[in-house]
Amino acid sequence: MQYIYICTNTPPFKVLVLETVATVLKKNTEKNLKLNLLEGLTREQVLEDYLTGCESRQISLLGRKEVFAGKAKFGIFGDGKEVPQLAMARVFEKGDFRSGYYRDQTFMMAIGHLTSQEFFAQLYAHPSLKNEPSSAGRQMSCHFSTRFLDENGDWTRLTDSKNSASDISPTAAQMPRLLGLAYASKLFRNNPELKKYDNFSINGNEIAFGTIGNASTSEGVFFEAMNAAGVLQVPMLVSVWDDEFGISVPKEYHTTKGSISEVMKGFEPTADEKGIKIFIVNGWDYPALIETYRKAVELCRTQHVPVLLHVKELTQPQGHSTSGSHERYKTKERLQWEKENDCMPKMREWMLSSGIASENELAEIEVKAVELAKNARSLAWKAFNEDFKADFDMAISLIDLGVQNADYSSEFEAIKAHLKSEQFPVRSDTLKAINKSLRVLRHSTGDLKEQFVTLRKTIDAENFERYNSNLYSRSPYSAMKIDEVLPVYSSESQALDGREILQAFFDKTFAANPLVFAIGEDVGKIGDVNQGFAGLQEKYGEIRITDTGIRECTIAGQGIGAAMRGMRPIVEIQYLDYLMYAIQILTDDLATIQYRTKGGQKAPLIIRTRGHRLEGVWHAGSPLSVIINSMRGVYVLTPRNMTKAAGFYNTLLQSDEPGLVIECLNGYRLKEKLPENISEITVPIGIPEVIRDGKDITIVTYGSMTRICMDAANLLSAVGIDVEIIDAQSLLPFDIHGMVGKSLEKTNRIIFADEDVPGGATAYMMQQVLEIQGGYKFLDAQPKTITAHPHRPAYASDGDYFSKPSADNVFDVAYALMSDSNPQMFPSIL
Ligand SMILES: Cc1ncc(C[n+]2csc(CCOP(=O)(O)OP(=O)(O)O)c2C)c(N)n1
Ligand SMILES: [Mg+2]
Repeated sequence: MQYIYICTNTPPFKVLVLETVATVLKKNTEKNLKLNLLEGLTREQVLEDYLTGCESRQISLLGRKEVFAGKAKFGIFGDGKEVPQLAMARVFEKGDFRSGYYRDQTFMMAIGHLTSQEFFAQLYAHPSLKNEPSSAGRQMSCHFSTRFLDENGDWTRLTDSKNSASDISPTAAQMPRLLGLAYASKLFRNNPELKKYDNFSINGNEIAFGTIGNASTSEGVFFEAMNAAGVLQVPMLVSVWDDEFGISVPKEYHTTKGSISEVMKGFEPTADEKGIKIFIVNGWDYPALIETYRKAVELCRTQHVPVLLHVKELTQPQGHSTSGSHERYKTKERLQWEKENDCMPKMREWMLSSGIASENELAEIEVKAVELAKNARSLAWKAFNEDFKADFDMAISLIDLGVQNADYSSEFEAIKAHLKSEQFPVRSDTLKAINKSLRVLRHSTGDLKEQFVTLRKTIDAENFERYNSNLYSRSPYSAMKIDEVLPVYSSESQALDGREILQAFFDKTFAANPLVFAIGEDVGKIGDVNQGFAGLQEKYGEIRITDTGIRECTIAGQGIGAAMRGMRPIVEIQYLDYLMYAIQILTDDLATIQYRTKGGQKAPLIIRTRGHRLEGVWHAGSPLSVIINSMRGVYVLTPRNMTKAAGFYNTLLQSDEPGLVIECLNGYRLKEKLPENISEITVPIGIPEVIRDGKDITIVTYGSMTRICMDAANLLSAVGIDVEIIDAQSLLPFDIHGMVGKSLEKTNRIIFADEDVPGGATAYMMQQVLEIQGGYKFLDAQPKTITAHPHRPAYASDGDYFSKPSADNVFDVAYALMSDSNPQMFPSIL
């Protein structure tokens, strides 16, 4: 069929068809109907979208080949989901945020934050921010992010850029932070004091766009986040890319009635009740998608109504990932259906049938897309290899020198042959060859060995920077750089309950910094279950100190997302035992943010909780080994009283880093003197405090155990044993200046005591002191640990005594140590 195109930039486009007049008229009417839906979108923009979609498809196809060729390790791509992402990108504005998953390459390309070359650089794991700005090669393929921070660690103007939070792999784990990204808009809109922060928000107009696969909506946290969004009424727009599968498992196994929009119907708003607006649209229908996103965004942006956009009938042209082939689990009929309903050919069909472009024009675009993709692949591969060529060449030239040395010639020949035999050598191949060479030269004292040593050291330092840096902030605002400000007391300083010390501190904090807000169960009206926030909601308003539902994971996520937008959240987990509900998101998301973006994003979130001793199985927990081993990247602080807690909160607030502060559950009614400078005190991170000088044994402990150890010290002193007690205060990091090691040098005996399980955080402290600080050199006796029993603590006073370590236990272990070395003076008691 022959078409003549007379196109203007504004629809409806005029199209003349060389057919009968009647056909022309009929077709034009149909076209106009369709094109009217795209008002405001030019033909060029539609063609641009098509090119982006085609290029995206091509890089997916090539990406899979790269993995099978052995040039990359694993690939997961966005083919089959291109068209809805083009439509979503059309409504995504500067200042908006995405929190999505690994299918979104087309969207990232369409908003101008991913080039095909960057896509390949990530596929190859190119450890360079310049080439791979999402993660500097640290993340698997298709884990995207934009840079929120400049090189100094300062916020960029987030309202001037299109923003994407850094993706993580656990399914649905983008949901908790998505809630927080949306919640920040609510705060910015409703708190007049925040209007001045126009680098973070313009009147809360920003939408947080979520994307999630259909199968991932089965995760509990999806429903937790959706429910919270419905309650909070925040501008959160969640698109579900529904391809009816989660790897090999079809929808019947995932979703009741096989449809997430069916399941969510009860969330829909009614005439009297607010809720979540639901839209349903087919993922191959470009004009319908454009229209649906426009409607959804209008509602979400202006009225802050959360939206679920169920995008159906999507496909996976290449299956789930490079790890398998979908022919193994999809029926022939399904595979055929996927071919027929692939969104890119469908978009093409629509462009032809509505006369937007000719066959020739589309063919030209498609050829161009192939060229762009291939070119990007070559450039990315070249850059990836060039980056380590210097190390490789240097190693080869030193190995060649080895070959020339008759003593080692054959060994070096073999090393060289092996290195040269690698089809696609990577950095570690060079390093392995250097290490082999060093082993060959172990007895040598000559120049060559020295050159290898120098090369190895240089490469090690560079690779540390590439692969191991940025676990914590390296900016001038790092929490490690905040100096100590000691409390000042006068003769008039009042003795108050611990909770009142916190109240006084938080009161001053809320007054001083409008970016600070607190959320959590019971923190609002009653000012938390132990009254640290008492009276503050009344004073500062519900928008600052806010009650939440019982949903620890999304409380944490709400804080993470808001902190990523410049706010300073304090999120409360009512009891330490219930941190377990949030630990997944804290370990997978919060703890990795700096690292996985190589300093491109941050979430300076404070998690406030209370733990250690109280009563029973779920109100007396102290599972510090779980926490410290899962939260590297977050500071873990265990103040022994509320003045110390206030000091830690202040340190964190002055920094740009996240921290968990565990207050002592049994400390709220103990008396402490109120410092005159309560709002200024800071406690330095990673610095223990010697709370009792002694010469016989060093006891290292933290939290509520400090008082028990002090009680034990009195019992021990009565029998002539003089223990030194050190409050670690900060477990992550632990004793950065080796203060405990110095104490051990004096006492030569050491006990690590806490309420965790045997081999828990005490083992961690022991490793830090004996191995890292070299404390083993000073030991005259076996190092000991005192812990709780391996089971959870039984209820009531006796339950506590027989489950957790007591002053008697500490006495027994310390006495036995002294008895070992001087049985005359300390005869065995038991
Ligand atoms: C918590 C968790 N469980 C399992 C996985 C392994 N996994 C990765 S993707 C995936 C399927 C996700 O399917 P869906 O949400 O429908 O997204 P799609 O890949 O189909 O777009 C699974 C089970 C994971 N990444 N995280
Ligand atoms: Mg799926």
